[in-house]
Amino acid sequence: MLVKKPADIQPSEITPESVYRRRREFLRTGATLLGGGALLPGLALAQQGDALKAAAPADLARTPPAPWWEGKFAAIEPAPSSEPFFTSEALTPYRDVIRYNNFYEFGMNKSDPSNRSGDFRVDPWSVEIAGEVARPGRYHLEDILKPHALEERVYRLRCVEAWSMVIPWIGFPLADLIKRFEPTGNARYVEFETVVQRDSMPGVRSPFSIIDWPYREGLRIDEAMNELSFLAVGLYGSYLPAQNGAPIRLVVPWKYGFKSIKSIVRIHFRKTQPNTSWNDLQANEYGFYANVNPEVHHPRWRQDTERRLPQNLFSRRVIPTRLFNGYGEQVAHLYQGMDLARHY
Ligand SMILES: Nc1nc2c(c(=O)[nH]1)N[C@H]1C(S)=C(S)[C@@H](COP(=O)(O)O)O[C@H]1N2
Ligand SMILES: [Mo]
Repeated sequence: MLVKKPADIQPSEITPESVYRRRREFLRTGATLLGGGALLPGLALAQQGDALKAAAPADLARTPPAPWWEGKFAAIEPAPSSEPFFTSEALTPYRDVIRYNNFYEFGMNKSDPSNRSGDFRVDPWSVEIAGEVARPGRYHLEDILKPHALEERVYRLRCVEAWSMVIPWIGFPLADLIKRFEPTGNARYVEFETVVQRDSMPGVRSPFSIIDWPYREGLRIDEAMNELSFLAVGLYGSYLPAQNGAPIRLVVPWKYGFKSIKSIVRIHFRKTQPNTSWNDLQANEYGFYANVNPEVHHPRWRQDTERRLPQNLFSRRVIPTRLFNGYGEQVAHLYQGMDLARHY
């Protein structure tokens, strides 16, 4: 599948960012010149895969998680060039996106998920669809993904710990998946659950672990159906690394990062509001809604500013935090009449 590395690219130039940017250009010009021909993006991606191999030979994220993934990323609809599915803010470099993580199943330090997830298995993978839905069942991930065209979205990610990133995801709208399984009129909430792989997850085995596994999150059904809610299977043009929630994770960009649950194995449609992991642990700190809000502070972190990663010695890169993380136009109507200080 891989083609030869183009001779005009110096190895020193090959970073996931530069390759990624080149691919974006390629997709755009390809799209205008050829009316969106499907072959060209595939070629650009093959070159990207090859270049990335040269740049990071040990990077498992670039190896297909299973043979059936081969070709999955061949035709991706690039993000449009304007908000809300794209932002012109600088992308967070790939190395920070994959090395500065919260994934407590692998440990509590930011470097634990990348350093300690080497044994994590993503194949075979199935997702159970349960509860108030016409087509419940346990589906292989290949069948879950089959009908969905993959697209790219560049979103801000704001963690409740007051840092943020800008990440180019690949995936499909959560609403499209929900419609397929036909929720009943009683489905007012959607609950998500992360896999528990005791043997590969040191954080799950740890006697100091603070979470009651599995990690669980939830959305109101109208939040889940919002056009911004996204199921990601990749980032920076390739498969999700384990530490970012392989093989499939949620991305809800107007909410604090902890709502964006990783490595999903269960989607449960419910009548009533589900319990969620952080809310169970510390309800006064972590609400069910968890909408990004610069006026409602967390007891330990002010929320009116954020550190845009990566920081360096010369700049802390502190920027103001925006209500709904800057996605108010798309989501403010969901909370009309609600007291956001009470429903934090
Ligand atoms: N299963 C699971 N999902 C999780 C977490 C976790 O610990 N376990 N951490 C959350 C938090 S706090 C954040 S900020 C984001 C981080 O996503 P990233 O590491 O891909 O940037 O994942 C969220 N999803
Ligand atoms: Mo977070």
